[in-house]
Amino acid sequence: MNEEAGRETFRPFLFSFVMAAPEAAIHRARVCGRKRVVGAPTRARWMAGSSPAMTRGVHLRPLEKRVAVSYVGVICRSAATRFGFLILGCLIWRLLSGFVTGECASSCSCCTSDFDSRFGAAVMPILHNMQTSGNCYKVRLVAHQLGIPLTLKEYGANAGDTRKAPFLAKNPNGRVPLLEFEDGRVIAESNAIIWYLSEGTKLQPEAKWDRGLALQWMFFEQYSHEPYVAVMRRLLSYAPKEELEAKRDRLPELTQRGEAALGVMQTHLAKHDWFAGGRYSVADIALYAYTHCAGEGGFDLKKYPAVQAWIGRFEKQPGYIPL
Ligand SMILES: N[C@@H](CCC(=O)N[C@@H](CS)C(=O)NCC(=O)O)C(=O)O
Repeated sequence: MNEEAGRETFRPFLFSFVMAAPEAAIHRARVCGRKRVVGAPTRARWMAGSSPAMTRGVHLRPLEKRVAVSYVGVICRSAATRFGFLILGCLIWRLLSGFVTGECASSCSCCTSDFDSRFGAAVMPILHNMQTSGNCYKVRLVAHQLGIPLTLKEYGANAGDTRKAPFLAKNPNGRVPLLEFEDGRVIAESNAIIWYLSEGTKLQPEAKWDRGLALQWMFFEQYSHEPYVAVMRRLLSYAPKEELEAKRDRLPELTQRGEAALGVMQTHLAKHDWFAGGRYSVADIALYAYTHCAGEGGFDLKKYPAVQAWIGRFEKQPGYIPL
């Protein structure tokens, strides 16, 4: 344990003893204050069970016996009180330190140290967002399903603002989505963002193998799916005419590669309901983003019935929002 961690552990103990001290003092005063206070050596002999004859002339009168019994009671009660305060101290400290750092004391899956609805808009992360982008939609959907509030900063699909200096200062790669925290930290790449946001939640598989498979499909999405399915969609449905004309000769290859990716999904989904861990996860979200709207890129989803069935299951998930 490092020095800082040691101090952190010690603090609740200190806190509880400070809280317990007045309580113990009150007990002491109640028992001993009215009558004569019995000296420490005498108390020690009483507690060791000495008989009056063995106490060198100190006679335990009935009152003193009652005081002795009562004193043992005080010690026990004081110990119990201290223990109670210790527990209380730990709880209060945990709560207060969580409050200061923004951490959720109960380690719930709905928030992390970076975003906590208890603090309202002041610490909402900013999602640099493009409304028509499937990559940005992944982040909005994950945040929505996990109850993470976001402030959206909008960029037009063809405005070019992500290539200008103010945005490039935040993400030199000039692309959205970009998630920005109040302390200035930023994280880019849609699948990295949704992996980060969903850490420790129901949206990520728990078993090591299943987590590996989830990442396998998320990398597949970025390397073998999105560059074809999403690019076709942009060219056919959102890009200015000049951009489409400039890239027209690439369309057959993009289409063929996109079909290949959809074929891989069809093969998997013919045997499985979900992509990893036997349940809905961020891997499904990563792949759903551009698959469900692949028609806008000229792909015919009727050729992939298992993919269509998976899209149906996906859209029935609690907290689903459309692109
Ligand atoms: N691999 C990135 C791709 C990001 C990307 O291509 N973003 C597009 C919108 S979907 C963008 O920012 N386009 C504006 C530009 O390139 O100038 C991710 O998954 O986040």
